[in-house]
Amino acid sequence: MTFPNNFTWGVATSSYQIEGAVNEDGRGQSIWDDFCDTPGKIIDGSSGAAACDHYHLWQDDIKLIKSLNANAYRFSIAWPRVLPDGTGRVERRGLDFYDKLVDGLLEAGIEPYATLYHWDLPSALQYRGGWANRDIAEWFADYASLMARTLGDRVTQWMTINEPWCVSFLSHEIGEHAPGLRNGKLARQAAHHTLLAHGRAMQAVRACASQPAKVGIVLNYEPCLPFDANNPDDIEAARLADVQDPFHGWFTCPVFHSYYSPELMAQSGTDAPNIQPGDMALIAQHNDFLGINNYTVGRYRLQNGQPVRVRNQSAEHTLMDWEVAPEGLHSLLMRLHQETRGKVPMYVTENGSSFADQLVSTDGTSRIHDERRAAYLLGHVEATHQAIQKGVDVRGYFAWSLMDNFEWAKGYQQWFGIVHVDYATQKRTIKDSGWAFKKLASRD
Ligand code: IFM
Repeated sequence: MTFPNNFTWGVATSSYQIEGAVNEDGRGQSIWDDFCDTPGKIIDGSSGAAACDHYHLWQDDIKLIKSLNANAYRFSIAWPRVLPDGTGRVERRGLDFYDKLVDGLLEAGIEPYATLYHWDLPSALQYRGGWANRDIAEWFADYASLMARTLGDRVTQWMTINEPWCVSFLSHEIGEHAPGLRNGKLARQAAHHTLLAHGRAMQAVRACASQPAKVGIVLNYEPCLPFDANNPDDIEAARLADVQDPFHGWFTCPVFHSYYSPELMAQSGTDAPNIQPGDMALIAQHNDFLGINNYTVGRYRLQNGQPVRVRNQSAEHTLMDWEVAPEGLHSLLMRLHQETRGKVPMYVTENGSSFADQLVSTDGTSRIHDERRAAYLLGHVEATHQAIQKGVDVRGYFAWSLMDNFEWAKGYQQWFGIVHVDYATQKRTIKDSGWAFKKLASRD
């Protein structure tokens, strides 16, 4: 596989999943601290309080990223570390942490890709309604301005919100993520507000960064595919499922076409979001790129004329019970290329797999032979490569994740890292998938 010369080979993480140090240097409380404190919310009763202790080990982690030959690192900024109350008082020590991290990355020749929001909302803002309060668009814009003023002389790649579907539907309707609500109306309103916040943050970053900034959003997708690609009924089922697909309908449509899917709006009835004049234009501003997070697909069959999601028993599944289907990423890239008329560069900002690992020690050297994760990685990189060959403007691939970490409601019971973390000692060990990544990222 030959990739374009300037292709970005990155690894990705997020603040709450790796930083730990939740009570240090004036960091404010986040909704994930609260959620983890609520019995029954996290499968193993754990939290991100210590996680990978990246807050203290960041210098070693930069060396680790370098040793993988990654030329980019996608990380997120913890809003409550820099604005403990969400608005107002700035915590200088929090800003210093990201200042040093960015300097360290640049010194190591690694390009920083900063995500402004990867789910750790300051609790103080949740008390004011959180994502369900329209004011959050302005709170977020102020926070984005602060970060662009602080880092915008060195960071040129900015991502506003990671997976707004999770921020809204998974967290406000399904209740699996913080703040753990189950209210369809609130979820739809929160979704609309994530996009308003995205629009306002793009404006803020462009206005406040002293270097020309590239700004975009990161959307997650599970492409709808037929259970049997040769069965016309299944093909029809996948088509019907796609028409109702929330990832496209609530997010791609507004961001790139300035409207919510009419089918989803009609289905929502009185739960449909309130939209004010000017909102859709703000949401559909020019994105410098689109970040795509993809892990799996949905398979569909037709039952009584309706699409029904089924498990493809004969396919390989990860520990998350997600079907391994690189063709899904390929078809997604082709489809988004068409939808954006080839005008929006794309990055695969997250892709990876969770499998249980075994540390094998021989002669004092530890190895993790994670063949399945390595094969997943290669399969999806190949799918990306095929899309590029067909003319899709994919600028980079970020492996999720740099290292094993706190997997939200699944606690420490899932392992997405291409680097193993021993949480007792914080020792990092590169897995075979990490060595495979290194080979891909090394151009020699
Ligand atoms: O760990 C998460 C990440 O925070 C967001 N995207 C999906 C990953 C795996 O579930």
